[in-house]
Amino acid sequence: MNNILGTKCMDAYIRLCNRGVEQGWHERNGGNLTYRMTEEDVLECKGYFNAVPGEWVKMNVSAENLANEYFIVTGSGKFLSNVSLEPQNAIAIVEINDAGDSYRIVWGLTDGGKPTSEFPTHFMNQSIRKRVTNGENRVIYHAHTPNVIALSSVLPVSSEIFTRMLWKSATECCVVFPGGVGVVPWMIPGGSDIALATCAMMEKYDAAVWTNHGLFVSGPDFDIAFGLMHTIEKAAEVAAIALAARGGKAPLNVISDDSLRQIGEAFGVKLNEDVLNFKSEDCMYC
Ligand code: 2HA
Ligand code: ZN
Repeated sequence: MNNILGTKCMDAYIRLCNRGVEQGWHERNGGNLTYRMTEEDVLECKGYFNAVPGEWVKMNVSAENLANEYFIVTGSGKFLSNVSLEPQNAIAIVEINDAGDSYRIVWGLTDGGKPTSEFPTHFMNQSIRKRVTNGENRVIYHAHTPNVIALSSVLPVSSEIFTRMLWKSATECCVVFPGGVGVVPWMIPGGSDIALATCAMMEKYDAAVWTNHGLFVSGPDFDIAFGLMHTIEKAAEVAAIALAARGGKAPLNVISDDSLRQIGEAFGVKLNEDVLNFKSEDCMYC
């Protein structure tokens, strides 16, 4: 290999972008992806870094546990559909400083530009996911998943209600996301409020719905993060079709609480008890 684009991490990053685009989740510049590189990734890529790195850019957020890490990031305003066509202009590798409060570009975005507008949100959430998963989680992925967005506009803003609807609509959902999904109310994209609200969710969930906007997920690798996004979006599609087919009334035949418990036992996963025991008049699936 004589090019950074052939490295394992770059290859996997670009593949995820293509898979998301194939699903129709990345209109225009919608969505973004960050990956915290392993030491091996950095060693593999380092020879291709710019001879002179960019200037340090101070962020309005900081995270000590991300000091000296390297991230592959999407560029602000860049289209995920262009990542595989011209990666060097659509994505970058950034290095974080010793204090964990500034980044500099060491590769990519060759025609100028900066990391995604959601970088502070990704950065803070990367920090939380690194801490709560003991360093296991490395990928944070945001996409404009249409069925999740549609459901978020008809359901109450509630993590428990949203999760119950997904779990009860498709059998393997509760195995793929036994912790459930968090729901963040509508907020301005790219701002510090949405960053903080998402951080609160990422302490306990590995996925957060952004109301009227999309979905934000975290995972240890690209396949697991993409698979989580895909599973949630597909369950939302099933739920939305079923709801529409009944003219907005609750479907007749969804998975019962007992059956959810049985699935948990059969697959050896611990389902979130707060979601399992949730009762509310606003919840069609309780
Ligand atoms: O990067 O999706 O939320 C574009 C977005 C912002
Ligand atoms: Zn978005």
